[in-house]
Order: sequence, then C-alpha cells, then structure tokens
Amino acid sequence: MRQNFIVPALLILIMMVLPASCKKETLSDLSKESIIPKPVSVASTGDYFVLKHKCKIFVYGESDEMKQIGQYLAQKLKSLTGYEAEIKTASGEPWSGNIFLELSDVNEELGDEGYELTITKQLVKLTAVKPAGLYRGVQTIRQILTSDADTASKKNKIWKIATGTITDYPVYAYRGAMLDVSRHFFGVDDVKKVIDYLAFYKMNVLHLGLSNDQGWRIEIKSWPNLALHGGSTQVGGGKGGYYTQDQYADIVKYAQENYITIVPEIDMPGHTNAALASYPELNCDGKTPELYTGTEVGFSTLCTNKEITYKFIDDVIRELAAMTPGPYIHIGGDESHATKIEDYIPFVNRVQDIVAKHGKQVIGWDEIALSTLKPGSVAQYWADVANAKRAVSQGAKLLMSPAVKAYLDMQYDSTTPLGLHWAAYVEVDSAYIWDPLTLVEGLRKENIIGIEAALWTETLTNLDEIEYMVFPRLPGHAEIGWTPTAMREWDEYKLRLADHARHFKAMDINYYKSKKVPWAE
Ligand code: NGO
Repeated sequence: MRQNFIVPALLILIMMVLPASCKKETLSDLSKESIIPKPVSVASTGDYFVLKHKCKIFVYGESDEMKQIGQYLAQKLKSLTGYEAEIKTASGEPWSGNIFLELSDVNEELGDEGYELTITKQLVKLTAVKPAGLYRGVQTIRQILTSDADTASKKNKIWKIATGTITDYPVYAYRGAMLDVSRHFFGVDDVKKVIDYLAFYKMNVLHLGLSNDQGWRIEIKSWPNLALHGGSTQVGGGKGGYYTQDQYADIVKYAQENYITIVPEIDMPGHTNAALASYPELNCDGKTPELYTGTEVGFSTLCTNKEITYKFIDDVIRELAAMTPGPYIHIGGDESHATKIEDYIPFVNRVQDIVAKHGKQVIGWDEIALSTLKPGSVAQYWADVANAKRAVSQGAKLLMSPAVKAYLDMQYDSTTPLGLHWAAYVEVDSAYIWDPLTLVEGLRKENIIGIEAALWTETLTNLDEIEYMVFPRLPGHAEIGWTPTAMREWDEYKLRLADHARHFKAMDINYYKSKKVPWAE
C-alpha cells in the first residue's frame, strides 16, 4: 500500500524537476542572449561552443592594431573567465577550440563599425571591414559571456557560447554622450570609467563640456589664467580643477584605444563667466567679474565687438584642434541671453570660420542655426524645434539630444535625489521610447548624424552620482543610435535591460533600480 503511493509521488516529483533542469541546459539559443544594443540580425543554430582554458586568439594579419584588439579581447576574457588566452598570428583555415579575428571586405553592408560573429561548435570567428567593427564585435562577445557569468561558481564553470551568426551594424554613425566637467570637475580616472561604459554599449563619441560659467577645465598655454584662475572653483564653491594638456592627451588616447572620438566643447559667447573672470580684456567694460559658483544660466557674454575676443578664440581653438584627432570642435552657442541677437549672429558666423581655419567642423547647440551655417556645421537639437528646422532648411545636419528624452541629468521621477526636472521627469521607459526622426516633423534619416545623451552636472559631484543618472538610461540611448527603430520595443527591451543588472553588478555600477524593469538580481 505504502509503496503504491511512493512510486507515483516520485514520478510527479521528477516531472516537476525535469523542465527546470532542461531549461538550465538550454544555453544554446543565441537569439535569447540579452545583447544591448539589439543586433540587426541573429541566426541561431541550436548548439554551443565551449570556451576552454587553452583557447587561443588567432589574428589574421600582422598589424599592431589587430594585435591590440586581440590583446583587448584576451584581457576581457581573463577578467571574465580567468583564462589566459595567447594571441597568435593566424595562417590558413581556422581550427577547433579557438577564437579568430579577421578583417574582410566581403560583406560591405557592415560599414565602418559593423561586424559578423560566427559561432560554431568548433570555433568563434569575428570578422569586420574595419578594426572598429572588430572592437564593437568584441563587446558582443563580452556581453554574451558576462550574461552567462555567475561569479560565485566561476571556478568550475563551463563557459558556453550558443552557436549561430550575428550580423550587426549601426543605424547612425554618431552615437554619443556628453559629460559636463565644468559645473563640477571630474578627474581623468572618472572620465576613463565613462569611456569604458560607452564602449561596452558600442557608443563612439564622448563630448566633454570643458568650459562654462563655473569653470574652465583645459590648460591653454597661450592664455594660462583660464585654467589657473577660471578652473579654480565649481558649483557650490569646491576647488574645481582642470586637465593639463598631457592629461587631456591621455584621455584622448584612451578614447582612441576604445574607438571613441572626443568632442571638446568651449561654450561661447554665453556661459563664459570663468573666462571673463580670468582676463579683463574679454569684458566690454574691461573689468573682471567674480568667479561664479551658482547654477543660473544666461547672464554672461564675451565682448563680441572687440578684436581681442577673436584673437582669444583663435588661440583657444588652435590649441584645442591640435589636441583633437576627431573632426569636431563644439562651440556651445546656447542660451546667450546676454548677447544681442545682432551681435550673436555675426559672432557665430566668424567662429565657424575660425574652426574651419584650424581644420575642424563645428557642432553647436541648436541656437547656432540662427546664424548662417557653414557646410559641415552640425546643430545639436536640445529644446527648440524651430531652430532644428532652421538648421535642416540650411542643409545642415542635426545631432539629436532632446532634453525631454536624452538629458541624463533629468530626474527619473519626483523622488530622485539628484538632478533637475526643468524639461521633464525621464523614467527609463520614456528615455527609450522615442524615434530620433519624429520629434521634429519632416526629418529624414539623412538629416541626422545621430544621437547624444547629455549629462549636465550642476547637481552631481562624484562618479557614483554620475552612474546613478547614467544607468539604466544610457544602454537605451545606445540602442536608439544603433538598432533600427522598427526593431525596438520597450516590453522586449526591458527584459534584456533587466538582465544587464549582472553587468552593472560585475562592473560595480551604482544604478537606479527603476520599478519599470524586472531586474534579474
Ligand atoms: C541646458 C543648458 C545647460 C544646463 C542644462 C541643464 C543647454 C544646451 N544649456 O541645456 O547649461 O546645464 O540645460 O539641464
């Protein structure tokens, strides 16, 4: 009698346990990986590759750049798995157990940053037209491996990668973030951390706000007092700081190694109190104002009618252009309420010529569209639709940073302890649900170079606070810039984002645990 009862009970138990254990083993569907930005195409083949400790990274070709990407992958594999993958130069056909990196122009649709990742039971192969594409593809490998990483049981872990092919490339060429280092100053190490975060999400631009009313943050050798005096404080009256040209070069180099372009901004003619306080001759009345540590905007202006102002700008842009391998210099141009419009327009026109003379293209906030935009100048849309339309009607391109969606300093809701809310409260879903083409009517894809999420730092004083405002919104902005809008959907995205809690944990990122996301932790 008793035995009759035990057998069916055991059967029921086995049936209950079976689906769960089977599920655990189903690590063989590549399309189920939580990759952000979502790849353009994923074809799964239903098996898996096992990464073993003796796995090597084979690089086709002898170039230093290829070897560096191999080393970068090796370093990431080491920190994820503990394995020390040797880097070798490949010759002939790939063979079992290893990872292969190759440049090839067979698939031209990949463009400058696209990649193809093929995983078979035997090997992993990453191909791209350009090294930048390989670098972006390495981020996909990192995300797949980390999403499988359980640090507690890392030691005995079997590292599997589901088989299939990912073919992936971005919609927009410019996918960036802005960090305002002028309201509060952030040192080189903090900036490098931000670069790491951008790289992980395949973003390719870091725009640094290097000057504002509250601080001048870059050494200019021909006008040394800008940094020495203008950089000596910040919002709230702290000691501020600035980058020496050597430190700045270090940031630029680190960004380059991560295939990220630095866009430096010197805001003018408004937002210039720190410069005005450093040199009396830049003021119309010839007197220096006090340094400013509050958070008002729109009260300062360079004296647009003095020749010395243009000598100053020429020197600053010349030194900055020499430190900038990327194509753009950002000239600000926003909220110049203290500059008369009849002075503002010729000023912006002249500054565009100065930037062009030093071999660079201008980006400016959308107000610059009030002037005559030169070929190649880009207007960064942040608030004024009429300005955005003015820019497009002049044939200029837009960079999309709508404050209501892409300002990372906007509070998530009314309880957020940091940030501002003058534009909107921007919850993680709201930051994700928008299309760069529809906020300004009549835009076509060719009118836009891309998107940029902007972090202003009036209320932010350290990296922890930066992280709290940046995460979890930044991955969404990265996806908006990379993945076609038709492929994006919040209800599906939020599950992938939830899974990224593991990456945030692994990278020790302080993030806002929005209730809108079913976090994996
Ligand atoms: C505005 C203003 C900045 C502020 C920011 C705060 C622009 C382009 N100018 O955006 O000076 O810091 O809002 O959200």
